Amino acid sequence: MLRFTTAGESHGPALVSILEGMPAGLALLAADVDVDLVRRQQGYGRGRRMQIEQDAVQFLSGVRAGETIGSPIAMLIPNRDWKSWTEIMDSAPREGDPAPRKRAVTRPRPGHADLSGVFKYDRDDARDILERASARETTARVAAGAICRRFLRDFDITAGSHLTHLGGIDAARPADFPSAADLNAVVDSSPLRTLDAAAEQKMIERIDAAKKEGNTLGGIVEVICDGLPVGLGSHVSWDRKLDGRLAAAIMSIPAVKGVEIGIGFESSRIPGSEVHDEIELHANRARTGNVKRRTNRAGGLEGGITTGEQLVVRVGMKPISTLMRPLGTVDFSTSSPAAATAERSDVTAVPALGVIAEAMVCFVVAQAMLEKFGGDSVNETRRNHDAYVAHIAGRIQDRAE
Ligand code: EPS
Repeated sequence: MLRFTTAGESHGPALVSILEGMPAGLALLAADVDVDLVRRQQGYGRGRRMQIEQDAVQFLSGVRAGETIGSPIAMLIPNRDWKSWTEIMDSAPREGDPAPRKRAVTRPRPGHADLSGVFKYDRDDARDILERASARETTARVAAGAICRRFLRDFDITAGSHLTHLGGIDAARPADFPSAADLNAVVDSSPLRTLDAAAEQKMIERIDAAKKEGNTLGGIVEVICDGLPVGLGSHVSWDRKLDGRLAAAIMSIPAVKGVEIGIGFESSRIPGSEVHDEIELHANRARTGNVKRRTNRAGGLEGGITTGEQLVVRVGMKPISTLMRPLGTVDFSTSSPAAATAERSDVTAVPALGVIAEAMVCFVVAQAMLEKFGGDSVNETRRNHDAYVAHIAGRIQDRAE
């Protein structure tokens, strides 16, 4: 079972990511991970923290001489900002210090985990909650996802993302929409990771205006994944359906409020003839069993199983809950009405969301690949994968002949 866990507070010494279950023999360099960490740090609308951090991993285990060895892969990502927070975030009690909890947060931000977390964990300082609820944690997810992406690349499976909406402005879909393999190369150089330059200019103006107002903005990204074989996931039980597993993984990203697969909610409004994707024979398409969907409104999944068509996942993010012009709240240390805490923050992080959502999709897809094909070494996974693809490719041709 492929699984990962993360640890680390936003202003603690470091973030930690442990990925377990990756087969041995995968070529892997720290640079394969770092490239995605850098991508996550980009995007117009981020705050000053992203200039402080230069995220990069140190492998602590699981990788030797540029190859995975089958053991858990532990990664350390130091927080450069830690040096300014040592007193505040020290794990040891501060002897003789009259205010052991410096910069305590007692005015919880509406929309953040602050207040519910304080009640649940019985804390006096919401920093004990917000340090972990911070989107900084997504760095460690992206590290685990980058290794999954590297694994998928050996099977010609690629993932990419782009921003389709920001703060009330839609990006138009270009006629020559790139493949998943090319998408990131096109959008990563643009400030908001979108394919519509005219809309992007308006979005930038909207971000500048929101910043001036002390406000924040949400948006939508679309993740696509090409090269999947038919048959990942399963219809047989609720918790094996790949659409459900993708939705859970994506909804777990901080500030995400909605997930759609394919045309998603739109399919509820139109008749079946305009929703379901007709099937036709298609020679030399082994991965999909030599058939093709004429359209892909299902977004690559039917019955919780991959069809082999492009996987399409759309993700909606709410505006960040730290507003520089704060919303009303209560101060739980004085039991009085107050304005919420306003710490340094981002105006928007939707461009980064694309990179994080790619990481979660790569993880879920890699997990489904290993469930289907197994393998303690990548070579074993490949043998099983290739035998399966050869078998399904033979089926429809055999009958047609
Ligand atoms: C965040 C607040 C800001 C963001 C941070 C998430 O950080 P700080 O409190 O240090 O100014 O920049 O995002 C990251 C650090 C990151 O790596 O994405 C928050 O409160 O959630």
